[in-house]
Amino acid sequence: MREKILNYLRSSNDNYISGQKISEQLGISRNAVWKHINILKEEGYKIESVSNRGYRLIESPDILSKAEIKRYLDTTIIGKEIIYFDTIDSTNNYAKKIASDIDSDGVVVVSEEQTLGRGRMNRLWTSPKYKGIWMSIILKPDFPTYKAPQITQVMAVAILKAFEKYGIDAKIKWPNDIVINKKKVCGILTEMSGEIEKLNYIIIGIGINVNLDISDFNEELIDKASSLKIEAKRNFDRAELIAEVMKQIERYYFKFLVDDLDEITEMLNSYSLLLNQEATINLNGKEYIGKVLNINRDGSLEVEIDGNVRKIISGEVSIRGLYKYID
Ligand code: BTX
Repeated sequence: MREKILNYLRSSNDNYISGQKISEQLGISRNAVWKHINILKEEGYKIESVSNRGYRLIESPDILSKAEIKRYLDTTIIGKEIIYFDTIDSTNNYAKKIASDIDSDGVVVVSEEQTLGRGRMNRLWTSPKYKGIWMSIILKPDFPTYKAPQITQVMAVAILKAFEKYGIDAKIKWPNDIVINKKKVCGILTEMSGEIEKLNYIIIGIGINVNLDISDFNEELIDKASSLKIEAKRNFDRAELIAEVMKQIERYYFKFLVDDLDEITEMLNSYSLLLNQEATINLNGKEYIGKVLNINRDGSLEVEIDGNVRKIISGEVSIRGLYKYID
């Protein structure tokens, strides 16, 4: 109902709209309208109320609530249902708790901050309030479990495409980072549950540093992390950006479902930070040095190590001496 009231206020284009009119149109009491308006004000909407004239929306807050995201969203499955938190430990943790009870594909969990945001191997992911996009998407595709890890790459391509719309030139560092000017601005954490034959669900955790300032990064991160704001020197509308990210994710997810991988593979290679580089590959605690030759159609990395070509499905890869960060 609050979403409807908001839409009403928005559609009145700066004019006052009376409580009576809203209550008639939406079939609720004037008192109920007043209560909803007060909650909207608490959420940060600046709404002017003038007796005998009504209400007028002056300013919307910079939040990622369902109502704000839906203003820009035109997807069919991704984000059809959005679960929104002001604060949470980790959106991936929450998504895991609910994933088994959900039937539909594309439920999105989003939070303004995470107190225990996670990267791979339980590393911490810095997620300050109102500054980034910290989200998890629950997917239930009908394909075998072995295909699931590749979805990280599909998501990376989708996020890159969304960035492109804003004129942001980023690169992919296989398998799960997006980097601008050699600094990480986005990380993807894919987790799944299933048996060999049957996948139960995939959770894709996406962290995008949108409007973070340098002061948001601790000493460890300052040389290896950045944000869209720092790089582009301007603020971004997070609700608009997250809607664009969801749109691109849906587009590439649909392609992935029907094995339409040409564009995805092409992009993974042309936007790869690793291609043709000497790299250190950490595989199950053992280090190898090799040259990255290709990113394969199945998302794996083709590397030449000691004259032999090897296929790497997952692992840590760093470029020696060239980039400051290794994880
Ligand atoms: P990763 O293991 O590849 O990267 C984690 C490493 O990145 C950390 O050890 C740290 O060095 C660095 N790092 C931490 N925070 C940031 C940051 N904000 N920006 C850049 N570098 C950072 C990458 O894991 C996957 C991250 C996924 C995060 C999302 S947010 C929503 C969802 N919920 C959740 O708990 N995780 C995911």
